[in-house]
Amino acid sequence: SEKLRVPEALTFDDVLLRPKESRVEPDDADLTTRVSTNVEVSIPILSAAMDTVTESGLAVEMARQGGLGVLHRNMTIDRMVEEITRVKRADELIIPFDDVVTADPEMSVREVDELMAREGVGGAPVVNTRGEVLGIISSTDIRPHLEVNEDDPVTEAMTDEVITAPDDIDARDAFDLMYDHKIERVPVVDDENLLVGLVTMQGILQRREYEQAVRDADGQLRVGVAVSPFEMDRALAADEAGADVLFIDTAHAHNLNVIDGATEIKESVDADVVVGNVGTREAAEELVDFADGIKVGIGPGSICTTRVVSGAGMPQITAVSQVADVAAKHDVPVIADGGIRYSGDAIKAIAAGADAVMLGSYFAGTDEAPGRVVTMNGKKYKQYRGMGSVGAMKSGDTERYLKEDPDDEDEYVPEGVEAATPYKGTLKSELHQLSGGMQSGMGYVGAETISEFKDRAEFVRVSSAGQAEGHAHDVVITDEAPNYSPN
Ligand code: RVP
Repeated sequence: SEKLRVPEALTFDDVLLRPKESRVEPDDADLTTRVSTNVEVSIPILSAAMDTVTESGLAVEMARQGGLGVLHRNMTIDRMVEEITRVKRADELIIPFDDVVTADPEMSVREVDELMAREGVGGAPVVNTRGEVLGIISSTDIRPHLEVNEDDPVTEAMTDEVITAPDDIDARDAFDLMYDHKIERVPVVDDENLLVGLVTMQGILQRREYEQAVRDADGQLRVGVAVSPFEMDRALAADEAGADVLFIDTAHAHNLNVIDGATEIKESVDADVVVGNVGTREAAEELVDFADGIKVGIGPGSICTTRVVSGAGMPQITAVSQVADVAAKHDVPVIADGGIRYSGDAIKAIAAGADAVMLGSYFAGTDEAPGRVVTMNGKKYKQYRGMGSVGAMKSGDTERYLKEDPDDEDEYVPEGVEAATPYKGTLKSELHQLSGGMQSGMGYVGAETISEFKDRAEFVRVSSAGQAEGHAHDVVITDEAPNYSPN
């Protein structure tokens, strides 16, 4: 019958990159790419907007390491604003007034010592109630050998000839100032000598450590945030708070109501607006005229049961290539979201036409992801759940997956599961494996940049015998590799 004359759709395991002539050493392969019209990243990797993956802690580290974290939206708008602010401020040169630990001149040396220990800082400006800087105290000023009495007022022990800086100081000048005076911190004051912030040597050195960090024009880390297409106030608040990219976060963005909402949001904000998820050429056609990026993935996620529950979906390599065919003509970046288990999958998604990839399960087990490490049968795990799982829907995500009455558990029709994922250590080492593997793929294809790679890459089709051959086979693995576990 006509109905059964159906096209074939492929996913990661169905294809491999055809090796090609190359002079490219993997280390020289440049992973720089664009995730949306105005946002460039050093590695083509985003973390999923899920409540067991991306909150400010992981987003900060993603941006420091060269990628982009996308905050989930299972939180109130106020909390979202706080989370965005945390990322934007994380590596700020000038610690803003509200976050500076200050001592008041009435305090005793002991009180200040305790205060600094409690707050984990090595020094504090001493300011009066007007906010005037009277001096600066550091833990080295109050070592016992300096014969200060613990009950003395802090004003006896502090340095009162304070070196200060104006609020337009840049990193270079601040470094030189501290270096020349052999000091660790400089209060930043306005023209009335009122404290407005603090620059620390530690902060400057830390910024220098992250060479690949993804920052905005003001030097702040970049961050993305998920918003619903039907929650304009959340989108406006995220934009106002300084989010760099809003991700219109839906399971089916070829829904015309979603497109209407997304269009309205795009017209109302300064941030870039990426829309998703879609998985077909026709859906891409609807989005290319206004979206700053298109996110692809209908059902590939590790915790996703959409395809089983709804019977709908699109294997990810085909989905990405269909969307990319359309998006490339309009110069709109494409993000492949979900189903990536290995670095090889990630670079195959790029070969299919994506500009960047988004991962959930790969990062959920890291230290920076939300949630505790639990031990089961002597192995360590962290929780990982779909945003369409009953647990995630109950704690607030009310729109992404269809549901009638939020208070009645029997009414939920989940499209995701709640799970545990092996504990993995630092995000930095996971990203190192992921991007190293992707660079290796570029080496096999002979491409030095992502755009060259997209042009040169060709796939071969793999049989199930070929797939088995590709995995470790006919051996017993004795030592776990950092980037591979069978299935
Ligand atoms: P993975 O990396 O395979 O774990 O997939 C993560 C992606 O799965 C997310 O970025 C999102 O697109 C999708 N997801 C999240 N929740 C659910 C669900 O409950 N079905 N799916």
